[in-house]
Amino acid sequence: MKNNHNNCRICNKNIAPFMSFGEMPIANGFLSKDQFQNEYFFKMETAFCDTCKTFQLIDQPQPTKMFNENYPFFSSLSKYMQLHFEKFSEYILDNFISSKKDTFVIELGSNDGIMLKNFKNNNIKHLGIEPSTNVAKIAKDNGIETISKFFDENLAEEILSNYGKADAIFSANCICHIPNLNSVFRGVFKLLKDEGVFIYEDPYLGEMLKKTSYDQIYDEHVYIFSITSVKNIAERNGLELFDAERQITHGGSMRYMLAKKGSRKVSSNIHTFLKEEDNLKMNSINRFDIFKEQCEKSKKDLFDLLVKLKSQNKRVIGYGATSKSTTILNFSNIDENLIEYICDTTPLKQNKFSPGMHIPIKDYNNFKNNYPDYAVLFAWNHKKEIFDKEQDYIKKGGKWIHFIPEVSIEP
Ligand code: DWN
Repeated sequence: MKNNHNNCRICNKNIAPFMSFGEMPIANGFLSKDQFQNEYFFKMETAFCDTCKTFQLIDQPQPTKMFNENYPFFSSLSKYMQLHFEKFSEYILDNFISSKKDTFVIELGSNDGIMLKNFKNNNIKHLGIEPSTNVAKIAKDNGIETISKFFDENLAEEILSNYGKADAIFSANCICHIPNLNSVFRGVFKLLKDEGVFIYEDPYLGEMLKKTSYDQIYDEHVYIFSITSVKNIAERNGLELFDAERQITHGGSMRYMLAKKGSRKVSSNIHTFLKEEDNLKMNSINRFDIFKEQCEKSKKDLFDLLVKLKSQNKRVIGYGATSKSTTILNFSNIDENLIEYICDTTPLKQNKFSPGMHIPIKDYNNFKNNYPDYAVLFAWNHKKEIFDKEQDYIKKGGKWIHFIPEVSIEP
């Protein structure tokens, strides 16, 4: 979905890309050999709007190309994320829901129901919106009320007439996927009770810049938000950012808390974050020129290391066929020649090939039963969970290759 004349998706001002990552496939488009020929690619360019300060993709594939009946990401596969969503639910219940009776909550991008099951178990009226029908089916099968559609202002009106207004609308790792964000915010405004809250988490721009974690940029992530940008987007649509809190999930995220303008006291945290973002020059295009150089260095360092290990006849595999790895592999031109295979616990990804570079994706047991010399930690955001269970690999001399915040080997 290309934007008209490179205009900002939020404020419609003219924007220019500061970087191109080249031709990119669908990040979660794991495919079989017979699909190689017709694989879809788009030009992945990033821009920073100098007016509303929103980091965004210039072009994004049609949403249905990314989110459909074959979506291979199931949130519940990570034990750590299960815990996170339990805590996130408790946080909302404790802070924003006064009485469980007569309460109605909505989740945007509810995936397999990992978050909403905590509300269902509390007998709270709930609704999940999840356009990827296969993951939505898991939630529905578990008794979680779910609509398989893309959320926008029109769907908000439909929900309003069928369910009424919501006390809380929340979301995790979804708002940054939706191109028509003004429509989403307007829809949220319409659906929220006057005292209601809109709370969402997404990867944070400040963390991405700090760690050079450019793998956060891929087709699904049409935005990487900052406090400044969310404040601006909210203001355009009658909402107000009243608080925010850092999260360690997905490599460094931010929880944004919004409400109807003037309905809640704005926390001093917002002022502190805004000041910090200014001090870090996050609102200046020059910072993104530096980021570009850092991405190019990271790409070269990883490629050179893998070429060196190959020349030493070392066995290197990838750990975790993340969406993020699609950017790393395609941008750095890393194929089966340098990485033998990628192991992943998701059945839907196994026995397929990675998008674009076509590295085989294998069952986790391939790793467990025949340790390689090196494993590239593509699922670096799950490092703790993975390291806890892979002590034996390290004891037997296995090494990890990291590329965040810079290319390194451990131990
Ligand atoms: O926003 C998004 C985030 C939340 O999730 C989506 N756009 C898509 C997805 O991004 P991702 O694929 O980069 O997410 P993860 O959570 O980093 O993916 C981890 C992958 O690694 C999964 O395919 C599961 C796999 N894995 C594994 O094989 N062994 C994960 C763990 C923890 C493991 O032990």
